[in-house]
Amino acid sequence: MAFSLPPLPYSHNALAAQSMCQETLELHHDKHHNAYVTALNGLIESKGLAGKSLEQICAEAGKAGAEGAPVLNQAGQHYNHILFWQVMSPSGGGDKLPARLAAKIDQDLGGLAQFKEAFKQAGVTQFGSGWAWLIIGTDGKLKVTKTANGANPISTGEGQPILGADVWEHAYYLDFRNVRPGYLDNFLNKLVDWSVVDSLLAEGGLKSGQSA
Ligand code: MN3
Repeated sequence: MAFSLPPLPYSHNALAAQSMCQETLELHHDKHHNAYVTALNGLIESKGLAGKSLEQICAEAGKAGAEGAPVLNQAGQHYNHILFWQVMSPSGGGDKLPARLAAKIDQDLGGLAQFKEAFKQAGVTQFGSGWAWLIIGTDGKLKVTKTANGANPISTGEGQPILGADVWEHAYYLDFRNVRPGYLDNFLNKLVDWSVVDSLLAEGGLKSGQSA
């Protein structure tokens, strides 16, 4: 087997009215994400990845530290982008969350407004490239966290991500130039499909279905 680039779950211009333009999605999905998939497939043989799931590879590469970085850079980014495309939709946005997700956010994070502020801060304060996350922590509680470059909460052992925002400049520069806080506000208020996040909560995180 090999890793593959899943198609976007919507057309390339589907999010344009929500400030993620067609050119952003063409470059980000078709070029950037595809490059991670190609590079990861190129490592399967030399790094002994055959037969392993994408999640297993992320966890093992994370545990390996600096030695695992070349694999984690590609495997983490493949996993991270699969999640990223799924948690946005043309009908996303708004503050009406499914009841199960809303109750969990209230209980573990002090409510939707506090969650959004914490998530935005995680993204804004991630120096350089990386990701902001909402995860199911190892204790079963929701938690907001951030990671650098291609890492993710599976590779750090923190838990299972159910929402992720890409804060690499390639994610927002065409639409928001240098204004990362504006991109994150827009992501949280206009783009997130809360029904998908709720499903991922019920499923215990994203199962990518991808393996080497
Ligand atoms: Mn990206």
